[in-house]
Amino acid sequence: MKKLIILCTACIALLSVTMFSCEDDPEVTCMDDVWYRDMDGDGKGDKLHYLYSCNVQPAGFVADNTDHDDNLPCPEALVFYADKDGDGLGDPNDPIFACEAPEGYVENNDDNADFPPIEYNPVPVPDPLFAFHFDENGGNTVANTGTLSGTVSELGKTNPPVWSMNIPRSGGTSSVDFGAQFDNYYVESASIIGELTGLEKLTVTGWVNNKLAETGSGGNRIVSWINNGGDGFDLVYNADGSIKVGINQWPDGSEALSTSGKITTSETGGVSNWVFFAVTYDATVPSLTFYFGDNSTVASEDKSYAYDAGAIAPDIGKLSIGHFNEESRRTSRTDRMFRGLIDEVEIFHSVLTLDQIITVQNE
Ligand SMILES: [Ca+2]
Ligand SMILES: [Ca+2]
Ligand SMILES: [Ca+2]
Repeated sequence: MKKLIILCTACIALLSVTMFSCEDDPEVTCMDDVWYRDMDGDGKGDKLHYLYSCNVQPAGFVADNTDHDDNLPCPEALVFYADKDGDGLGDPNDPIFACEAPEGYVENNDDNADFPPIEYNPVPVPDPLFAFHFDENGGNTVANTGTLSGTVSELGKTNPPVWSMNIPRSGGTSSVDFGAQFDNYYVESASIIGELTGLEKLTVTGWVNNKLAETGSGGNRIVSWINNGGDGFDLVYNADGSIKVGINQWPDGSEALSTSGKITTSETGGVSNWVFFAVTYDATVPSLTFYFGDNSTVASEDKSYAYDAGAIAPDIGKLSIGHFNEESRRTSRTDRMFRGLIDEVEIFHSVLTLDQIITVQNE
């Protein structure tokens, strides 16, 4: 409380140049996060021009306050936005003030997925059985563009999850956002998909942007076609940021657990919070391996297990994304819903190599 009073006194003293009034934000904890305007973009801020922002660094502001000459050699500074992928569209989250557009910056801020190129070795990838790009950005179906599109053309979607323009690199045009409050929301096939049984080899890939590190018992569902703890596949998020897989069993009893902390959490679902995951399984070895990457890092192997669960057994449930399927009694287990955004879920009936996984991540 003492700190609040001290900082508010400073607000009043600097009233003419301060962008914050103490009444704007009653959150005492936020008062610790002070940001200083960096007009000339040298990374140093002007101590007389500051604002408060909880956890999020405001555009054009820095934590440093040691710039005694934070001015530009022109009467009026303009704001420009970084265009890191060179498509002519700027990143609204990466502005600078300048007299004219510097190299790599543009006037517009229309790019919701402005990621610098990643170096990787693109390789041919087998077509997935299912590819859900979540690029509809409207309506209540999600198209399957995989090889089984003739059998299963789409999944049905409740609302929420809502469509979102917040996407990862390679995220197309949109994703779906389940929000942070669990409920009976899901994306699901209309019926059980026979082609998801009998699989000895498979790979599941996707992007998640977790908003709340809180789970129901056994974890929050990401991709699942398990029949209430019996036959099928179940990939869950754990509150410590790990993911776990159960094949023909609940993940609770499975050893297949990734390293903790890989799925990060952002209350606002900031674009930098997207995490790419891949799980490969080969019943003939046996072997199950986790991979993770993000918007600026190519995927790498996390952990591998000699997980021996056999082929996907025949009595499975519907394919569901972001929640339990109907067979797993979703309506009485709503707290196992994923809290956040999901995009670009793909299911392959082979074990992808690391280069193939990285190609999926980036294309
Ligand atoms: Ca400066
Ligand atoms: Ca761009
Ligand atoms: Ca998408």
